[in-house]
Amino acid sequence: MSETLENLSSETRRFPPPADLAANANVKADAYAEAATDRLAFWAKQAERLTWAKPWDQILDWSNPPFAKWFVGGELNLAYNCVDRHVEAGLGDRVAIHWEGEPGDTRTVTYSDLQKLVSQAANTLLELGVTAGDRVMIYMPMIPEAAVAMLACARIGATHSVVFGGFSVDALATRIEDASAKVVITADGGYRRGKPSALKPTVDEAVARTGRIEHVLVVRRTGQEVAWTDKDQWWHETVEQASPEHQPQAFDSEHPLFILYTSGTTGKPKGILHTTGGYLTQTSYTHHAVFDLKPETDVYWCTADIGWVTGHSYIVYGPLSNGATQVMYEGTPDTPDRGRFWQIVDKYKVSILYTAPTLIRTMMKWGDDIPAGYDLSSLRVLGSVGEPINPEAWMWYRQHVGRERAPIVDTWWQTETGSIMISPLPGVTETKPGSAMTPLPGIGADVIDDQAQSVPNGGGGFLVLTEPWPSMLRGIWGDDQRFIDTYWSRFEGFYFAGDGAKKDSDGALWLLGRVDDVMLVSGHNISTTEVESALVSHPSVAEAAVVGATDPTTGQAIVAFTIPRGNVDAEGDAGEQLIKDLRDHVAKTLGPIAKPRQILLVTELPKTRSGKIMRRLLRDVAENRSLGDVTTLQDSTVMDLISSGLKTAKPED
Ligand code: 6R9
Repeated sequence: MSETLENLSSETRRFPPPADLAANANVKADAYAEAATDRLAFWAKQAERLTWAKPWDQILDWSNPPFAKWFVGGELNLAYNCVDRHVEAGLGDRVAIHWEGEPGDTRTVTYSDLQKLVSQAANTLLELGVTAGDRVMIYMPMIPEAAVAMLACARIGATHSVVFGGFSVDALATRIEDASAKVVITADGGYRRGKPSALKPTVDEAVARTGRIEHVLVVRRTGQEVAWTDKDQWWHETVEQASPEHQPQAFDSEHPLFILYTSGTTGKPKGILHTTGGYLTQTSYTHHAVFDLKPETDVYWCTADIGWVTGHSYIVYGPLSNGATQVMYEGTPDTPDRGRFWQIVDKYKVSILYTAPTLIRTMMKWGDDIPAGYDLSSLRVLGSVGEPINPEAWMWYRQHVGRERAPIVDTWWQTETGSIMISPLPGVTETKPGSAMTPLPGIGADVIDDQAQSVPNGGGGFLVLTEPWPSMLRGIWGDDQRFIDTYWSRFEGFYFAGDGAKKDSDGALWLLGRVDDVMLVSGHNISTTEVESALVSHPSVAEAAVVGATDPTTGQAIVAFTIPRGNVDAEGDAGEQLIKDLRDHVAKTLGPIAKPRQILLVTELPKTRSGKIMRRLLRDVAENRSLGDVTTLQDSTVMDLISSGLKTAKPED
């Protein structure tokens, strides 16, 4: 991408925070000024929300950038902060997790229960020879034991590395090798789409392949038959028989907490390393500030998988450190039917919902009448994460889920940032549909051009972070040089996130997708996000993914893969007409430069497990190539569906 990104769209709708929420908000407007006056003092104050065994001597050591140390010399135990201290405060009977299995079975886990389980799991890991600093792989379905396993590692200072329960033998084995892990915690399987889905066979193969693993702890969830080796131990025969007494020991603020692998665009996945004190400070504070959590009354639900960073920061560490009561759901949103999410909101009276744009667009596709059939009046704050949320999806979320009352927080962050960085505050910010708005108090972000100059309002370019932040990654596991090259080399003194963004006329930030996906059409840099949002703003469209395909005249041309909404007739002539209407609609909304050369009507899009569209694979289709690496696809049949069901108009004008 050359100098800047085109700024094509404009949005005039504004939504002020509800008055009652604003009046009682956990964090008010003065936080921005306070943080601006003394950023480090601001973060030290947030760190004091936690319980430290030994106070820190220095808030930030940034003497050797990009290697930061936060709360230097301080010591704490994260499991104590997420569990025991709430029990000691008399809150042992408070529900920590309302767990809902996909088949409809349920469990209620209080903070006392959690303390017992985490202590037992910690004792078992110690018996298996795991000591502080060892790496433990976690490959689990969405069951309470997944959170327990993470907290047990944190409790004894072991570094966990969670791998998505859908990933292949290959993915698991390379991560075991890279982290040199010695224990795997897994389950026989979990329920997905109405049936048991096995996990243990994948672990068996990965373990056999690497030869590194000494022990495998297996939770019995589905009861399906499993092969057994002498490394395997049942969770119910070990953890559940272990002593519930375990004295948590304090660890250094910079002690490694977890490694989480992100796929990256090339080659081997990057093991993003997070440490202890700074990470919990910022996950805890942002969860309190962005969701306005009132732990006595709120029921919080984050629909992410535990294998995504969102599950780490906003199911486990953030909410539990704040003493939240939360819902955890095992399965898919359409089992047994497409109302499952809303049935869960209604059943548990969920008041704060945190989900992803991909889900919101899927719900749009399924139709407005589905959420309309449930009582969603308990919802008071709605969150979004993972991708830019298109303005129309934002409006649908507000109307059909938030019922025009609940504010929406569009939260921008990354595995690397550990916590939310750019987001509205629900009691402060007047939001704009589709914008993540402004950096949170204590966070420095900017949009710059290729000369590293801040772009003026109305301009687009590269999103960078301008100041170190407490939950920043501390490196890439085993590869300092790659850490420097990937994030800190393109622009001197800035962290480069890899995303394009623009500032609108008020300076609010709009995320425009990965810069690798930017299309260069007749000399204009056009973001995929803006064209996708224009398509989604058409009443017949639920979802769209746009890529740039090589074109002899324009360099690249825009090719759009579009999913019509549930009630739309897209067959035969009606489909041809829709394609024509959509091309005109984009030209009218963004200008003729953004008119897609080609629109393909499809029923599915290729996505990762966290719901991000894999545009790389669509580029292969658009350029008639054979598909590249599909190992991180959530559903590998999707690409066949797309290739076989293509309906396309001839390129014209
Ligand atoms: C938390 C998470 C990070 C990438 C990030 C960006 C995209 C996430 C977003 C968003 C626009 C948002 N992203 N949140 N884009 N608006 N609110 O998603 O982490 O899986 O590491 O992905 O996701 O492109 O750079 P991760």
